[in-house]
Amino acid sequence: MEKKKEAEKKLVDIKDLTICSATGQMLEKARRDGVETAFDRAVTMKACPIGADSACCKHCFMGPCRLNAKDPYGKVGVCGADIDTIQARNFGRMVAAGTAAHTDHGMAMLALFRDVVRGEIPDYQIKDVGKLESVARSIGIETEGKSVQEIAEALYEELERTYIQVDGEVPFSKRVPEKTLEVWRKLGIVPRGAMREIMEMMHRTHMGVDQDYENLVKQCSRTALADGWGGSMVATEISDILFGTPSPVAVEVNMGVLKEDQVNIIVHGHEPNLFESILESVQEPTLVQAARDAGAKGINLVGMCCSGAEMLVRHGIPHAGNFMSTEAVLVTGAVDAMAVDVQCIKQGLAKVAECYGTKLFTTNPRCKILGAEHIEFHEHDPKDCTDEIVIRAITRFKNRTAQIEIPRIVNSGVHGFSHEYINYMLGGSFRSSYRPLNDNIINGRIRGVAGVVGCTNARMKQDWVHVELVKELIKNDVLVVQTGCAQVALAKAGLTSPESACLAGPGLREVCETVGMPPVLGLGSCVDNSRILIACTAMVNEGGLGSSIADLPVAGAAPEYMSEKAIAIGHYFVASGVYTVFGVTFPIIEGTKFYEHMFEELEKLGCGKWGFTVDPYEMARMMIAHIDKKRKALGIDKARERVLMDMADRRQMEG
Ligand code: BF8
Ligand code: SF4
Repeated sequence: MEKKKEAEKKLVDIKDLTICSATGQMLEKARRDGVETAFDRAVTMKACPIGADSACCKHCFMGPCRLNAKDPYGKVGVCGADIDTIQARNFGRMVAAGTAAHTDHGMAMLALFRDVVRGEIPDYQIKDVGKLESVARSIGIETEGKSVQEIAEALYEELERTYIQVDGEVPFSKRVPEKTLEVWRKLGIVPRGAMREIMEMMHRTHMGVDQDYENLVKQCSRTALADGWGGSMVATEISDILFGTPSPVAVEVNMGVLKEDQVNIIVHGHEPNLFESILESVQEPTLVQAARDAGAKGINLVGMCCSGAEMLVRHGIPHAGNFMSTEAVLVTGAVDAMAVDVQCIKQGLAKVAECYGTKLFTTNPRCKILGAEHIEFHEHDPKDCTDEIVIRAITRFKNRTAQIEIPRIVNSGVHGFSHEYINYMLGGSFRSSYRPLNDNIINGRIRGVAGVVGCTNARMKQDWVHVELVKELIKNDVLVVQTGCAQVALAKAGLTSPESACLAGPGLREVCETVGMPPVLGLGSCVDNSRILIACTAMVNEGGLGSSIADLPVAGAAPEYMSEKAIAIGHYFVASGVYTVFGVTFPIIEGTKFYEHMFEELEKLGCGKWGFTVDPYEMARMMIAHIDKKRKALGIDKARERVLMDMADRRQMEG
């Protein structure tokens, strides 16, 4: 009885857990059904306060050593390591892990590309030859007079260096604005090859190696840059070449995209090849017939998290929700199969799937989960796996026993703004260029550009910080670009529709209405943050906004992040020159030398810098202040005042 009371006391109001109504509805149902989710566990599992401050070290067995965040210099570890060393080493290992995740994903895409080019995989082809040629040219490969095969072979050879090169500079460093590259060279942080950088990061953070926090941060930067301008960028570019470069497409999101009378299959993870093949399987006439024979009206394929985001921007496949909704969606009882590959897949899914009779399939040899059935995906015969998943989903549909409740919520929006499309959209087919964007920034209609990206987190009210932050930014004429779970948060809030331009400030609204675009542009998955790097580069190269990425009136944020990948992304933006503000918590102790270095000194060295706050309005204020600082440095702060005065006059006259 006492225990029951205890448990009831701990039940948090669902309105404090999420602003996603569909997820909220499913959390209510989960409670009724006695099913536990990450939201519940976050309440009972108190975050370790020492770990949260990054004040502990377990890099050797004289420890683990715990320092005191309230008196950070009061003691050192058994070996003598001080708080700055400990924090920098911990941070370095997070960057290494995040970078490893993206680069391993990118490497898998590159290996797939190689085998496709060599004719060993008939199931995939090069879909976007134009992109193949432009990527090749961007890193100095001659394309004139060469066959597609020759260009592709040369591109493979060149991009392989991203991973295995031991000395030199990664191939995509050729795309970096000259002055930014100059800063990197001066600091000695141009990545050589991702494997080397990750290896060196792990080595230097071993007990008794690098014990100078500034030197460690340099290797953090070099490793993270091997992600942004290496692994992630390869993943994006190769996926575009193989599966198509996104262009705007109207898409439906939220749990209402599930259909009670159809076989529902969700793909959740990160590498697009599984999803691309399953998309073919669900169109296979024999399988469609099998679904009909089982009494279903059809097969409904839906995405979640980042593989979902890629299919959303590339093919307009509906998306059921972001990271904090992956358990909740199973509570509908309507999911017949969930197929996962790698990254951000909660082990808790196995238990929830079991409760509702959903089939959970792992497909990748790098990611198995106890309680999930493994049907391995092989690129050389992908349909073997994906057809089987569809067959098993149909069987589950036939034998559904779970009570079904699908939240009737669907939101529409437009997604798929690759940097190529932004170029075309603003410049038109005659003079594709970033000139109109730059001009609108210079004349002040657009105050600046913000990237709002990253996860959702069980310790935050899901989607709330994302939505409030973005609303505040667009209201202040800041154009927002998005990827990953953040993009889905805003899509569910309706802000990816062109109509949401009415929520933007007068300048941004005018631009959006003229072009017919939303004020929030969805670019894709987390590896597609590399699209933002290229967009920044295009803005620098177009002229008028300074000569390095650090000069641009731009800022970034991951307000509800949870993963080490997000840390790696944040740090490659910082190293590239972008002020980047994180929410939730930050693994650092305020006032330490390491803190000063990350939050102030990096900017003085020509990079960006880190910022932190949990409050969305404060976050917006910090980002806008930074954008205004950059506008002032560029001498374009006055233009904005003039253009806004003009617009006010015009609206008054119209009124
Ligand atoms: O890479 S945003 S929760 S799904 S880590 Fe994960 Fe975070 Fe979502 Fe994709 Ni990115
Ligand atoms: Fe402690 Fe030093 Fe070992 Fe870390 S490396 S656990 S600080 S003794």
